[in-house]
Amino acid sequence: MKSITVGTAGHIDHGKTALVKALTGIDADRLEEEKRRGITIDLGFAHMALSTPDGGTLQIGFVDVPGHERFVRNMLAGVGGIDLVLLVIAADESIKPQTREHFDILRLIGVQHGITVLTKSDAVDAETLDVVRLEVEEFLRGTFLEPPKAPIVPVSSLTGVGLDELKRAIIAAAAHAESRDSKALARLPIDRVFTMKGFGTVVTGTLISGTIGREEELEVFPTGRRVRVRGVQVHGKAADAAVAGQRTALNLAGATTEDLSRGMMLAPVSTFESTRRVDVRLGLLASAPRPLKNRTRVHFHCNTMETVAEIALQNAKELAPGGEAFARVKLPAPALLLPGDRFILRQFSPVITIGGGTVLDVAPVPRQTDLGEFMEVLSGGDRASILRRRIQRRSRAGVSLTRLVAETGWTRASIETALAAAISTKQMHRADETLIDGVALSSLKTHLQAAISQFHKKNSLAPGMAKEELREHARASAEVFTAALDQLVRERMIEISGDLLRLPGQGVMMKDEELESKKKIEEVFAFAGLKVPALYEVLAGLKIDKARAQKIVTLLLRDKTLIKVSDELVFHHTALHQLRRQISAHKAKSSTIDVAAFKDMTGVSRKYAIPLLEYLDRERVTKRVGDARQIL
Ligand SMILES: Nc1nc2c(ncn2[C@@H]2O[C@H](COP(=O)(O)OP(=O)(O)OP(=O)(O)O)[C@@H](O)[C@H]2O)c(=O)[nH]1
Ligand SMILES: [Mg+2]
Repeated sequence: MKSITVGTAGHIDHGKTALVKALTGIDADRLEEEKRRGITIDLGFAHMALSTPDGGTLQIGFVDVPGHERFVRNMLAGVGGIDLVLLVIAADESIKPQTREHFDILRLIGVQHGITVLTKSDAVDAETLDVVRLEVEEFLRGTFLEPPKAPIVPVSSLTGVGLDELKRAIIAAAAHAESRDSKALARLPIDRVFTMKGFGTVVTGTLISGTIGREEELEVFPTGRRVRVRGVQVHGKAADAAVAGQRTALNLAGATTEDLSRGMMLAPVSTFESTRRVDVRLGLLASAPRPLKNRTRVHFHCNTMETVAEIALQNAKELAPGGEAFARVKLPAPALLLPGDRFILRQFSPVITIGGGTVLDVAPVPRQTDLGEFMEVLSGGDRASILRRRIQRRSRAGVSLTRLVAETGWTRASIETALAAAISTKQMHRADETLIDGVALSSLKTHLQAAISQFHKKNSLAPGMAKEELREHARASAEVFTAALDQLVRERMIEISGDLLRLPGQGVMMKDEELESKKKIEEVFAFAGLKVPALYEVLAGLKIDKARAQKIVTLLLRDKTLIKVSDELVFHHTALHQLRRQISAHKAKSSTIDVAAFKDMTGVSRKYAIPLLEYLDRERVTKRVGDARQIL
């Protein structure tokens, strides 16, 4: 069973509502004021089922729109989700202003299928009907409604003439209308909110993609409220689920009518983000009264939502009528939009339709240098190339699969499929949940190698560069940094030990027992102060052989952790630092110091005192004068 949504369009009083009633038996004018004034003010809904020639059933939901020029904004809220349009033109009036405006809107939002219905055929003679038909054919030339691809069907809702032919035409057109993707992520733009006795809060809308089932949890955009689907109705009957293309009513728990309004969107929880910046491709109607200047404020209509917005043209001061351009739309409040969404622009004042276009990107990144080229790919490329560009623009930061889903509206699985080829040819790289462009990753790897090499030059005896220090150099996300290191290690371009990185054959890499010995030596000397043990005794107490122990001592001397005072004596640098402080404190009492005073002050024997004083002389802390030392 196929389900489609059919919209009406056309000038006021041309018989749209009467036609829907003649087809379905349902009066879509539901408001008291509509009945009193005999005009449609807001959207109306009806439904019917038709048997198809192949024995199947076609379920049709109707969205009946108002023709009055003051209610075009309501028309815009209804037209977003339609698969097929009935362009209604009264045979006794022919083409009128809102015939043109509605038709412009249909083309701008990309409606592909439809039928032109010449209503009130009973009110004119055959000759007039022929003239009107000619006029209308001329009007439709070169458009999606051009006959014979899309038929023109004269009907009378009063007498019923032509209705059967119209039903057959609807079935034929519906066969060409592509089914919306019920496996995609669900989005329901809300067009009505009300309470129903015994049910509570109900919202309706045309489900533009995916499936919504009973008991599902949904997120309301842009407010972020969570709601639960208590019940689903399709075409006035309870259903387990609504699928894309169906007029859908949901009974919701978790929100009152005050929490919800037309223009909001329901979607799966924690999947999308609202945005205030949208990059688009837009066109200005040839009939627009003036060029669209950069930074113009307009009315922006998308799905069931409308808002004022500012249009920032890309690299242009203005756009001439009939022209197309890339632009950034700035919204005053966040909204859930996705690439591919069609929108309509209406002049701020007086309010008339001037253009429209397609959303390309809902997550612009600051200062993207190749924005124009990027938008070209977004507006014309296939999924794989669009994804590649989206990953490339994140450079070393990479981008998570979750973010790609939010940016594109595509499911995780479809993104993975679209990227499989690029990943296998290494154009893209996947590290767990993060995707990185292959070129960005190689340049990062080169950069990291260079940083490590630089480190070796500056710290010739250091065992390696700390991972964290390198990370600061990288300016990459944690995932991308780790992926780059992993690859470098696998390719034997770098070596890794604990937290230290080095180029192969460079730096000094210590094994665990060596590290342990190094620590032990440091500790012994730090603890000993000036009363140091003999070095050979310390080394003999280690687990490692003499040669390796000696290598560690050399390292400790090179990086000045240990300081050699004489051939036999080695001190920890903190002990010597402390000694210098004692000497300068002694200077307050006396400007000289002799061996006896030195021994008293430090508590060391002559065996240590003489080499230490000679060391201090060399360091120009003291100066030998006879048997004593002058403190400098
Ligand atoms: N003679 C005749 N009158 C019709 C026909 N269809 C509609 N009408 C009349 O035309 C008037 C307007 O019809 P509606 O169906 O309300 O027109 P509409 O296009 O829905 O008008 P809006 O929704 O306000 O734009 C009504 O008085 C209808 O009875 C028809 O086929 N023949
Ligand atoms: Mg009407």
